[in-house]
Parts: sequence; C-alpha cells; structure tokens
Amino acid sequence: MTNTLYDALFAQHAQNDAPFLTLDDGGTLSYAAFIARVAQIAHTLVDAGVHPGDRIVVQAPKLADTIALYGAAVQAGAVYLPLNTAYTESELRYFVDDATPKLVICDAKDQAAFEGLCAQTTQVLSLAADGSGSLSRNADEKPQQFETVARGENDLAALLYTSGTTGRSKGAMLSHKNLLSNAQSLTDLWQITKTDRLIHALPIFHTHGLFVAMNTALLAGGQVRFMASFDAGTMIDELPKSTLLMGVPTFYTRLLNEAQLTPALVANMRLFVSGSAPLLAETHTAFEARTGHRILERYGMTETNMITSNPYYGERVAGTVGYALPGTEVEITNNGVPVAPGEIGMIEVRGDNVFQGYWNMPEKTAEELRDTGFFITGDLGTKTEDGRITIVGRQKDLIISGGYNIYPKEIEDVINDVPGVVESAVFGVPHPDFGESVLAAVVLDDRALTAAGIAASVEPHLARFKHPRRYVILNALPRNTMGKVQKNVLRANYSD
Ligand code: MCA
Ligand code: AMP
Repeated sequence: MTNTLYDALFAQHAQNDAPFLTLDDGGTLSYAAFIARVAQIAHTLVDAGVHPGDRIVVQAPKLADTIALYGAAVQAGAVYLPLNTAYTESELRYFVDDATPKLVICDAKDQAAFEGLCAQTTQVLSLAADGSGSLSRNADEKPQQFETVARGENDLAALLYTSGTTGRSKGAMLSHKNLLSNAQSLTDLWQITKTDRLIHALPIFHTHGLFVAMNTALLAGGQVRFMASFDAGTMIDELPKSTLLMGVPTFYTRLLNEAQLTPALVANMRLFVSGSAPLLAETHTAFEARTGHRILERYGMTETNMITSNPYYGERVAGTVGYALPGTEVEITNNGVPVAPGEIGMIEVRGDNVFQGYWNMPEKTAEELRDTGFFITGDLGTKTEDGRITIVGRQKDLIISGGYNIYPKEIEDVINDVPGVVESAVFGVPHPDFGESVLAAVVLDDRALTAAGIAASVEPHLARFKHPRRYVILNALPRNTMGKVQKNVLRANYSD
C-alpha cells in the first residue's frame, strides 16, 4: 500500500535505532520505538471507529504520544485536526460542530467537557503527561505493527483552522502532497540532515511547530529536543548540544535578554530560523552582533505552508523574507495583475504547497483561491527584479502576538455582545516581547459599565492570548469621511 506522507516521513524509520525525541525529563525515544508507538495508536484509532477521511480533533498537551498520534492519523488515512490548547469551550464548540470529527483526543482533565460538547457519534479519548490517558492506555495493549492505509497525493492529511477577517474560523484542507512537497523543499534548502539536532520549543498545533519543524526533522531523520514549551533557561542549556532552532521572533528577543548568549554558547549551532511574524531588523542585527549568526527569516501561511525563505548560502537580508521556495511561484499583483518590480501589491502564491480550499466553505474558497491556482494571501509586499520579497503590510485586519494570529473582528463580535456596549474597535500596538499587543476601544451607552466589567464578560469566550490587555472607553470611534473606523489613528494614539 502506498501512503504519500506516511511512506516519506515515517515508514523509512521502522528499523532506525537512531534517537528521535529527547524529552524534558531526559528520556529519549528512538525512531524505531516511535514508529512502533505510531502503529499502536493507529490500531486504537481504528478500534474507535475511525475510517479513512474521518477527522480526528486533537487538543492535547505536547507529548511524544501527541506526535505519535499525528503519525497514526496519517497511517490510518484520517485527517488530523490539531487545536490550540488555549481555546475555551465556546471556541471549541465551533470547531467540533464544523468539522464533525469521528474522534476527539483531549487532555485527560478536559474529558468531561468534551463529552458535553460532542455529538453521540463522536468518541472522546485522552492523553496525559503521566501516560494515564485513555488513548495511551488503549494503545499500550496493541500490536506494534499496523497495515498502512493507502492514501494518494491529493487525499487530505490535515485540517488546520485559521481565523478569518469575517470572524468565523475556516478549516484549511491540506493534502498529503501539500505537506510533503513543502517538507522536501525546506529540508533541501535549509540542508537538514540526520546529523542535525533541532531545538523544538514551539506548540505542535500550528503549521510552524507541527509541519515546518516536525515534518522536516522526520524527513531528514534528525534528532529533536522536544521541549514542552519555550523556556529561555532550558534553551540556553540546549544550544551547545544542538544545531538548529526554529522559532517565532519572541524566541529571539527573549534569548537576547540572556547574558549567557555568546558566540561560544552557539558554536555548535548551524542555523537559526524565524517566522510566523515579522522579525524586526533590529532583532536580526542585535542577534548577529551577539552570536555571529544571521537569522534566516522565512514566510508562510496555514493555507500555503511555507512560501518564501531567505537563502541558506546567499545573503540573508534583514526585513525581507527572501525568495519563493523551489516549486512555488510568488506574484505581486494589483487586482490579480502583476505589478512592476519594486511596486507594492498583493502577495499571491501558487504551487504544490497551496491548500485544497476551505472545509465546507466553497464561496470563501472561491474568493481567495483563483481558478489559475493562485492563492490571495492578504499580505502586501514588493518583489525585486531578482525575486526577493519584502512584506510591507497586510490588507487583512490581523494582529500577530508572539506568533499567534488574532483577528480583531472575532474579538469585536464578542465585545459588541456585552450589554451596554454600542461598538468597539480592536487593534494592535507594538509590544517589546510579543511584537504586538491587543487593545480595544469601546463606546458605551451604559455609564455604569467599566473596563473591568467588559473584560469579565468577554474573557470566558476567548483564549487568553486574544484578551485585550486594555480597554479604552471613548465617546466615539475615529472614522474617515467614508465612515470607516480609522484603526491607524487608534494605533497612533495608544502606541505608548
Ligand atoms: C502566551 N500569552 C500570550 C501569548 N502566549 N499572550 C499574547 N500572545 C501570545 N503569543 C499569555 C498567556 O496567556 C499568559 O497570560 C502570559 O502570556 C504568559 O504565558 P506563558 O504561557 O508563560 O507564555 P509563554 O510560554 O512565554 O509563551 C509565549 C510564546 C508562545 C513562547 C511566544 O506564545 C509561543 O510559543 N508562540 C508561538 C506561536 C506559534 O507557534 N505560532 C505559529 C503559528 P497571563 O499570565 O496574563 O494569564 S503558524 C503560522 O503563523 C504560520 C503558518 C507561519 O508562518 O509559521
Ligand atoms: P497563519 O494565519 O497563522 O497562517 O499566519 C500567516 C500570516 O502570518 C501571514 O499571512 C503573514 O501575515 C504572517 N507571517 C508569517 N511569516 C511572516 C514573516 N516572516 N514576516 C511577516 N509576517 C509573517
């Protein structure tokens, strides 16, 4: 049986005794042991009634078994749907209703809550750090080999939700080919091999930590230092033993705060990659001054995987995101028509990396994915004569905080539902640690309502990272002559 993604990333390691994951407790899992675990979990999925094409929703801690679950979903031909562990019950309800999963895997502490959310036809199993979750216990009893389910290039491997400017999250359908082609391009370009040791401190429910980092490591057969979450001190301890780091800009600004960050500490390191949010040129320069390493910045999206990268060998230019990846076309357009080099336009992208459309949203898909195969990113940029891309802004209203995307519309909808609120505008202001931070301007018709009162009503509905850090109460929102709220004015007024 052939299974595009499983064969390339997983099957090759069945007899590989090299180390794969090293965990926070020092324990190391070999590739061969990992593949045996993947098979055990694949049996558990099938026993739970999962058929090829069924969605598996996963909101679980960052454990070796969670990565094995990803492999198992691929091996069993299912569609892997990971969710941010910070999401609240009301956010989760939407994903479960929209994706209609056959199986949900959650943190053991959330089992009852998920059972309340899910339809009768959805089974709920759990994972826990001590191995006591029902998924792990079931898997312990299963055979260590599993007959891989056949899947072709265009079959779906994953469904990743990305918030929208309309406030409703959209499930980006990613095929086996989308994921594999991107892993191959990045592994080649960044020269990743089995001699690499990657420091993995990203969450594994987004493209960056799950696909960019894990798929390239699996493809190359490299070792992964699997940190449960980012911790600057642990990273300082790991850098001398490692060769590769993939992070969001906050990782780099935080590392720069550590006095131990010196050229000697990173002497063994080969490559530092940054993405998910703009890396300030000053961070790039400061990091080079402190370590001698020029951070390699790349650019991507959930819908497209990675799109561009600064070169491995050539010039890595601060403030730019480099060139289209091999096999990927990038055009800068005005209403779909390419503009001249140096002119600002919409970044559009086409290639094997580009998704199959939004789950159950054919109209949204048609709006953003052209018949020609070009995907309209919503990011604005320029391209030089030789193809180097710089992102200069976004047409979509989006805040990126510590690498997490926050869509103002989603938060405004929740604030506007609070009795006493007339209207609101959510906007981002510069933040030294997270890059941007969320603020809300609110107009009230109830004088008794306070900022604390609004926060108390809003917070149960939204993940913590989306909470406005400040509510500014105004008599009216600033508007232009067309009546459009001027978020740039709000940003300018409240940036300090
Ligand atoms: C945590 N908090 C945040 C964020 N993270 N607030 C705003 N923005 C954030 N990103 C809040 C917590 O709720 C908490 O609030 C307080 O900050 C401290 O929480 P803690 O857990 O200690 O924070 P941390 O562990 O230091 O996390 C910061 C982090 C993390 C390491 C930057 O957010 C992170 O790992 N970000 C990476 C996100 C990522 O992987 N993005 C890729 C998306 P309080 O104390 O007040 O309760 S994929 C993508 O964008 C595309 C495809 C691409 O190109 O890669
Ligand atoms: P997501 O919706 O999580 O897929 O995030 C994708 C968005 O993150 C892109 O559309 C960009 O706006 C932003 N992004 C990713 N990488 C970079 C980067 N290197 N520089 C600036 N923005 C980035």
